[in-house]
Amino acid sequence: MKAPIRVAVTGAAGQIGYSLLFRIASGQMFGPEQPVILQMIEIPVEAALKALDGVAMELEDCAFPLLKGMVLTSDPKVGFKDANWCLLVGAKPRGKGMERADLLKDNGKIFITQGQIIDAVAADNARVAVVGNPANTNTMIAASQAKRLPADRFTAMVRLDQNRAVAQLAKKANVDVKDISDVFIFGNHSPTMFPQFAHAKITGRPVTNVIGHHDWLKTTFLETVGKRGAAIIAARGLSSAASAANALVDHVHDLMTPGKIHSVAVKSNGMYGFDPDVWAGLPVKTTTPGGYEVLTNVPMDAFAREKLAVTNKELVEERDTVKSMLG
Ligand code: NAX
Repeated sequence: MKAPIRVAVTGAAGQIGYSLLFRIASGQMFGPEQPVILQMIEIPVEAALKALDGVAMELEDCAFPLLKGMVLTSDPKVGFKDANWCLLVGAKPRGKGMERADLLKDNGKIFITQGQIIDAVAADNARVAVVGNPANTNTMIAASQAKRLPADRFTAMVRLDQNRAVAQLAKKANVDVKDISDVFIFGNHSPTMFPQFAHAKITGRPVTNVIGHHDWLKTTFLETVGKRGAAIIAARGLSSAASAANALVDHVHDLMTPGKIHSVAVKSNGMYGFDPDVWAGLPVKTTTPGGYEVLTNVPMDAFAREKLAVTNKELVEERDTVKSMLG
């Protein structure tokens, strides 16, 4: 049996946490041979900590053979201690009438502190995946605080958008989801993100040949994927949680599996014309467990370049809003 790895999860008593923790403890994130210790972090509020106790009781009741320990805490210094993966799910939700800029600033404060603490106390091989919104900019803020951990260890999740794009293409073409490949998410995790479909394949054939209806790809498809989160809130009265947790399982699993090609928001370093210092959804190939390289060969036509410019502009504006929070 391998030595357990430590997985810190913020927002552990929230909606996504309630789906996510069980998937990690069952082995779906790190594989059936890898034991885990869950370090669950919540805010220091009685209701949240009480709910966290309940989640821990249920985890215990699952008798997961891979779950070797649990830490329940409201102190991030305890929660991130020696963590190999830090999954930053917890964030303040956008309240009624709240401006996006206020959300950026409020959540930015959380990610300044968490970035500093992770850099100080997490394991040397620590990697960070951010889900809490605005995820790309929160990742940039956390990474900017780190002096020990390099920027490429900080990633944000755009995998839910990729999975949504795959599902919509499969439904339209009436094929299995496993027949869809090479659809990648570029830019911000927001309605401006761009699911590049032009070079996607359906059973190895260009999507544009299989789905002859190009207007559908440029309009309905992009809108459906971009506004899926809002559609789920409208239907369920709550934001996506199980599918978000599932996407994070995919995000981390694929980053730990060499050879996987998938969408991850990473520091752009100027790829595809993004500002070099923003975190943008990009196609990556996992090279070593936790290591990746950005694929630079996805061709972009004029339509795609226009979409990339829009999402890049939003990322740059977000960065300008939180300028004072960057370390
Ligand atoms: P919930 O409100 O159900 O849960 C969030 C939990 O985080 C709460 O229990 C809260 O007490 C805790 N929390 C808040 N601040 C914290 C802090 N500083 N330290 C530790 N815990 C903290 O939200 P949930 O539905 O679970 O969503 C969590 C985040 O994911 C939100 O920011 C949401 O916008 C974001 N999402 C991101 C997605 C993505 O694709 N990147 C998709 C799903 C989701 O909307």
